[in-house]
Amino acid sequence: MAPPTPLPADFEWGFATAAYQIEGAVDEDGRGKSIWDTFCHLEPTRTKGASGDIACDHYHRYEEDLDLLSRYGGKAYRFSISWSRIIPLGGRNDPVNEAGIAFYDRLIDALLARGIVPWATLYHWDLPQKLHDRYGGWLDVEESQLDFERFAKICYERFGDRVKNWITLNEPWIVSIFQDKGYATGGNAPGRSSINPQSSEGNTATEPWTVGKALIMSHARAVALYNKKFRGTQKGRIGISLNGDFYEPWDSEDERDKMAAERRMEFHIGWFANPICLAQDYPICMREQLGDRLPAFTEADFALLREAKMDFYGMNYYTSQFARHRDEPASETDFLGNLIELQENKQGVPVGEPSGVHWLRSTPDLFRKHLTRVYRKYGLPIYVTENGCPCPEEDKMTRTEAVEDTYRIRYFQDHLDAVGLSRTEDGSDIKGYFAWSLMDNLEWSDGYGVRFGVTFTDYKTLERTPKKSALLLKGMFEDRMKQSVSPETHLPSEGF
Ligand code: GBH
Repeated sequence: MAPPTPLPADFEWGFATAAYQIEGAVDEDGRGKSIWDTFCHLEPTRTKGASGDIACDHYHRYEEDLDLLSRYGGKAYRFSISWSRIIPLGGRNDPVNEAGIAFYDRLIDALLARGIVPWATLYHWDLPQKLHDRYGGWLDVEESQLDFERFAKICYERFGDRVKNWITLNEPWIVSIFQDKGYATGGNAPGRSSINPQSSEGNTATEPWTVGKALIMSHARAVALYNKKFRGTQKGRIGISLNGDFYEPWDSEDERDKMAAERRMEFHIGWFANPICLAQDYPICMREQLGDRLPAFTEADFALLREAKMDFYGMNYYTSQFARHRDEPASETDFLGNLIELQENKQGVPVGEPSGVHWLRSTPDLFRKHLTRVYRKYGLPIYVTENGCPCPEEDKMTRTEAVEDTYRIRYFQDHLDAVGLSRTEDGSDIKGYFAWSLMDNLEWSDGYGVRFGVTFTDYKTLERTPKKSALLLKGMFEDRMKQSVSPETHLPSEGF
């Protein structure tokens, strides 16, 4: 018997990026504005003065970036398509921009020429500004899903002959809570919030939940459309990328903290995964806390959710925390599940080693638990569609210092081992892994200081320099796949 294989020989791995974080060229070839252009320019204090105007200039340098990707040995590349390059005004009756399509044609062809498998995300947070102006973007559940469906259709029609792996939305939780109409915290574009002093509009008690429903139904429409009209001929796969951390009880002896940890995960993941993966209603604990503020699904919605069967669960994972229950009733603006999140437990044990950003500690053991929990609960094959970190103090480092990214190397090793253990020990079906990110890029409201890349980007010269982790990842995967025995090897050879 061959020893258990930490990773199978056909394990897909590579690197991930998102359009607004890397492309730049915001006024080129007919691209329309997105809510992130507006947010960065109208409210620069909320993005540390940064914008994606130039970013990594990937729009012009994609060949060079894909050469790096080849050099690193990545088999797959996850990128996102900028909606406002394809349909500058965004809507279902608005014109399609051929020059925008041509850019992604070039990118996809350049990937295929290098033998790299394209994975396209349709929405990584950059809603066309015009849709926000017309009807409030994701705040209009009916309008937004029709416009998103049309955008998806154009992408399948124009790229689906070559793109066989689709991700509808990146992190709807972030979009609803941080993003777009900034619906809860106002921390991301367009920054609406009734609890953020920098914002003067929005309603945190209701808007996140409305936006969540718009995203769930938009996803469902895009998947149902793929299943009905494109799957048969294009033979691709489709899924969604959900973020969400694992939560342990702050006091492991206290039932109330155990329930709080579970509630936190339901508010994070179940909110979307129940309807999307199981065609079921929101978790009961959400309905109990939020009542009518959580928009209901109609019978027609459930019918659509059932039609929208997906192929995989995309998991974005960075860190985990402890959850401590609260005795007071939940406030109207609470979106966590009425609890306190902590990075240390009752005994003062930290959840993991600090990284270069306050919210992220390295928590590989909890990653394994998270993978296993999600696999058992939702039953779909998992692709880790993002995982990565900035090293401690990396924001203050010179290039020479930053390329020695020992913390990141350890982080990747530990997290790959967690994937292996969840597969072999817990039986989870995990098929692939994308490191976040191919290069340092615009870290949204954190600007350019926080560096998640395996490639160092010099934002003055735009020169790219591989960090050590970039060059070591291939070996890390190969070591873990080595024990793999392909079916042929079991067969006796000729003349045996
Ligand atoms: C991912 O989101 C994104 O998909 C990706 O674009 C991004 O570059 C990457 O993470 C790295 O951040 O500072 O306390 O307000 C992960 C979800 C959203 C988690 C923002 C941390 C900030 C917490 N992240 N959040 S805080």
